[in-house]
Amino acid sequence: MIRHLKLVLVISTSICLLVQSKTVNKDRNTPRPFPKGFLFGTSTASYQTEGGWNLDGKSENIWDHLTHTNPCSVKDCSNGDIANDSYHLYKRDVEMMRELGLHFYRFSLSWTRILSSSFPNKINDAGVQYYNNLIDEMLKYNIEPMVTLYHWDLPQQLQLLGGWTNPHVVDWFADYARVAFELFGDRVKYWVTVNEPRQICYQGYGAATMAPLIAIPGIAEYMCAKNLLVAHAKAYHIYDKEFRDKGAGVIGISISADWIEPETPKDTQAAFEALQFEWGQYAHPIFSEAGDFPPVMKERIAAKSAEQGFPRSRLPEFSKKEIEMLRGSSDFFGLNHYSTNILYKNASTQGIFEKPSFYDDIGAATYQRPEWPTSASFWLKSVPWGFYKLLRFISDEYNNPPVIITENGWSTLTGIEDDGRVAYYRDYLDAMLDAIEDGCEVIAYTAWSLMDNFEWMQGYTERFGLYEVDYNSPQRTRTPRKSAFVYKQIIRTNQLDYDYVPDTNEMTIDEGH
Ligand SMILES: *[C@@H]1O[C@H](CO)[C@@H](O)[C@H](O)[C@H]1NC(C)=O
Ligand SMILES: CC(=O)N[C@H]1CO[C@H](CO)[C@@H](O)[C@@H]1O
Repeated sequence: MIRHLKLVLVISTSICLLVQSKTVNKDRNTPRPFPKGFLFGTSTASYQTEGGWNLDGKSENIWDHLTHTNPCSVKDCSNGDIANDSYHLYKRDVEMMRELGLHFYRFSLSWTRILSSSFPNKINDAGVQYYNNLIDEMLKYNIEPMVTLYHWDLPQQLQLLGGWTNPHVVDWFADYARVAFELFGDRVKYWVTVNEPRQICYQGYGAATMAPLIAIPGIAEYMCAKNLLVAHAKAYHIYDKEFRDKGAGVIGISISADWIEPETPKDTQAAFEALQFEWGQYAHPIFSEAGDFPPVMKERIAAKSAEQGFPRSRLPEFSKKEIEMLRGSSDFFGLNHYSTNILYKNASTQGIFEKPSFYDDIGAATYQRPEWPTSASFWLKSVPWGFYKLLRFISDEYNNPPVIITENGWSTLTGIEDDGRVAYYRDYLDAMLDAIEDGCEVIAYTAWSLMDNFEWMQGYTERFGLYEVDYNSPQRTRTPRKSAFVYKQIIRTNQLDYDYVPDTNEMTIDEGH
């Protein structure tokens, strides 16, 4: 798979032409090819799959702490203590990757499995061994590891010190990143620094809907955002200067971005502004020409802070040096995308939100259309044209960066006849191909998820896997769903065929992979 790496590094020269949105009337009877060399993978995260929460020297992280001290803050009062036991069953996981014919597999490292004290004074060999085993098993079969350094499981010790709101987190994260690059950088060519800053900062520190369940709205999420971005940039530059092996490896950030569609043309400006708040706050400092937080955020939050009696803006400022450090600090735009919202702003959206808060700062409201196909997650409806518009927006707004779709997927309840998931993947890949045809530089696609896993506050109630996991069996038996067969066919043929009906009797490993 090394041959594909060059693709990522080529500075994009194609121009994403501004044309009107595609009509949805397309001929779906002819299979549609993906670009030559296009990469397909699947994704998981450490806390959601590994289990082994306290084995072999691993110490407590914020999700261990939350689920042990406040178990029923999670919908089914479950936790990731065992999850699907990938800590023991990694060989079966790699077998599934081979069955699907994946080019790469994205997983995350557990900080406290590698550094029990949170700091690099002592490295936990057993934890390192687990990741070496997994990586080596994948490489044996030509499956490239894509490693996320941070997928939400901060050491609990660091949380006691304020976690992402403490500016020292920049050094803590950079030290941990350097250890990971030293340990695995010889074999790992794809790195993701941080997964989904919005969920970490807004949900973790502003809205209290994710660990560490802190609700200091309108303040803490912005402190987190600044520190997280600087930490990301510092890790990027460490890799760039000390580890990038003759240009072979790439490193970037994964940003979660929904599309925001204005309800009427008069909401267009408001939708643009909301998008700058929702995820532009993380993308603009890195991918825009000017750098820094989006101007609309700086102005709006400064003005509101003054009105509200704060002596300075609730949005911390970057120094000149930090702005420079952040600009361009990602080799690709890692995009996690799931759904779309409709936005409106009028008299009824003013003054309805808690003050101060992120949504009061935005000052608009969103909803989803009831007729859109619905998953098992309340926030996730299928709106493929939103994916197309989002990819076009990223291309136009940030000078057509190489994009890796680092997550995209659909939830169901249990059951292996997952036609809703099959439809979602086909429609979203079709929309992605529309964007690629327009010149958007999308180079890889990652399905979330390889298998069912611990879905954070939803526990095991919402299933995202191509493979179903039986949490009642000691072996955590994994069974391919219909979508696994469809995804396998897409990868094998490198084309999207709406007419393909899989024979779901037997999943095999194809020769030559
Ligand atoms: C604002 O827009 C929403 C959504 O279209 C509508 O339901 C509501 O009546 C409007 N309110 C005002 C005061 O215009
Ligand atoms: C292989 C292995 O370690 N399996 C474990 C999976 O989880 C069950 C349920 O807790 C354990 O009993 C098994 O030992």
